Amino acid sequence: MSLSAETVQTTPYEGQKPGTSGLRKKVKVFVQPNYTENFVQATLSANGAALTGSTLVVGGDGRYYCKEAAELIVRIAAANGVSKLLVGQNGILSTPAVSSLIRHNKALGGIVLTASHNPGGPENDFGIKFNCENGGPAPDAFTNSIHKLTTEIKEYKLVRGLQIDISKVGVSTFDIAGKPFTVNVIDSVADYLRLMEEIFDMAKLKEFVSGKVTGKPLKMRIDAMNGVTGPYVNEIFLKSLGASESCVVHTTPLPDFGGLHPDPNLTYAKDLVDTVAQGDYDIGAAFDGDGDRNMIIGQKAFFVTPSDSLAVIAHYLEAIPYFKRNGVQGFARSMPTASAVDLVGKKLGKEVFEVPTGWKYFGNLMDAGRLCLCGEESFGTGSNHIREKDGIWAVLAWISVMQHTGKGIEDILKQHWSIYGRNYFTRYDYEECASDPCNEMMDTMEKTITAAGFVGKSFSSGGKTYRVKEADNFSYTDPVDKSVATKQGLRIVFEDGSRIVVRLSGTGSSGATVRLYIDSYEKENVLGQASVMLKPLIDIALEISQLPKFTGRNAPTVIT
Ligand code: VG1
Ligand code: CO
Repeated sequence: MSLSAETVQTTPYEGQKPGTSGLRKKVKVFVQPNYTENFVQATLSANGAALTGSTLVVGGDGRYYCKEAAELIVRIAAANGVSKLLVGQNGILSTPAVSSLIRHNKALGGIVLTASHNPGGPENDFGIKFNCENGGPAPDAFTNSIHKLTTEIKEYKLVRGLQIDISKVGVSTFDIAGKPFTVNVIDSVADYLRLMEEIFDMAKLKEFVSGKVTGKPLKMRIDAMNGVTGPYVNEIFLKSLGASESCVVHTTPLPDFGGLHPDPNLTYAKDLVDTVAQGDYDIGAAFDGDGDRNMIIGQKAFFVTPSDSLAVIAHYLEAIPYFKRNGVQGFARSMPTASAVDLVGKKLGKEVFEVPTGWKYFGNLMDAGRLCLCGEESFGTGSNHIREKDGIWAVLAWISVMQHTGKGIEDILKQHWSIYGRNYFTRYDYEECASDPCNEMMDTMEKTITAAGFVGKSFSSGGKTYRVKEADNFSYTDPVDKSVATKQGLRIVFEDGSRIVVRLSGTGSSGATVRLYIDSYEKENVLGQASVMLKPLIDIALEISQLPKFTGRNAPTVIT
């Protein structure tokens, strides 16, 4: 049967501007008539002529509205001349899995249906992001073009009669006005599993997990937080590594994440932290909704900051077969991330890059062969095996390091600090503040820190004194394509290397979230308590930013 495309008249919606990682809004916003249709059409159109005859990947984290959106995308893509779609079964694909599928299938790109670490369900958030043919999040120029198209949109195309059951794996081919259109519903995990088997020595890790060599099975607690990683965790940790059922929890992807807030940090992964704190586990890990973030904790819930996690993995890359095979290029971190990895890069004689917040800024460096490992303080760690951060990869990397060193997580960290010194780090989030006063705060602070005389000024608190060496609103010129990203966060760098960074989140769906990052380096005094060590600098940051005055908040909502 031949189906035909129809053109549907529409009018623009305001505010369809992708943020740090895609468009994120409340479900209630996405379900308005033509809202999702407009954005999907603009996203497809932004690809220009390359769209005709292309292959695209479609999948998401299983949150509320994912399945409906996936089916809608099938109908819109069919009408726009796409020739093949790879769709995850039931619409389920983790963000790293989408990145891998795009690369393996030489697809034009992929549409990821997720609001990542934001809560899900009918009252909460949905999101759509586009990844380009290198498998990475669309760069600024591309998302700007999507946004522009959403402001001008007059119509979208749709094959209304196209019915597809995405609950069953299999290939269906349709005739759309004389041209073939194929929908391939794929197993959500298979391609990703194959990739992990190429990167890690799974047989060796399995022996380590079973305790065959050490005489002691590795006790893991892996918490999928009812996000997309559940099926991946079951396949990789239970089947491939042979861990026992009791090692994994919350492995069913649920539309509302079972009421959990799928953000792997000390506040929202409380269940994991409390359980591991009792002392029965060697490693605890959690992921976010779409599986690109990870949190690693050791015995008794010893917390590994993401900045340290990146540095430790960089130090032990020889524990991972992939890097032995492919070599070690440079390292990178986002600007607010503590600079622990810089010290490893320096020791190894590797380039280290500092990019703005958001994984999209790493892609060009990877494509140019200059970057193999990177991370963000926001629980993102990854390598050039794909173009996204990768939660499960990070846990397998940590298990590889444990196997390689024969040490527990706390000992690995303490040894690392004894070699390199320690970057104490904390991030304060003030979520859902009123937008106007936050913008005013940022403007005022920018004026303060860029005014003549600010550099060289000293600030004292709690017996410590810091002298300003440099202060600016961070801007970045991509070393590869020379594109420039400005206003990426206010930054005060002190003479001893300590830093205060303040920026507004680009992933929230309502109001403004202020992020305050504090990074302080100590060469010798490495065993202190982070909250105590950082108190003086936090007080100085609150004073300079006047954050309590502008936001009306006396305490952050989340501390990591
Ligand atoms: C946050 C993090 C950033 C991360 C982004 C997407 O952005 O700070 O490091 O890349 O989320 O992560 P923002 O603008 O809210 O600070 V994910 O896992 O939500 O796609
Ligand atoms: Co995420």
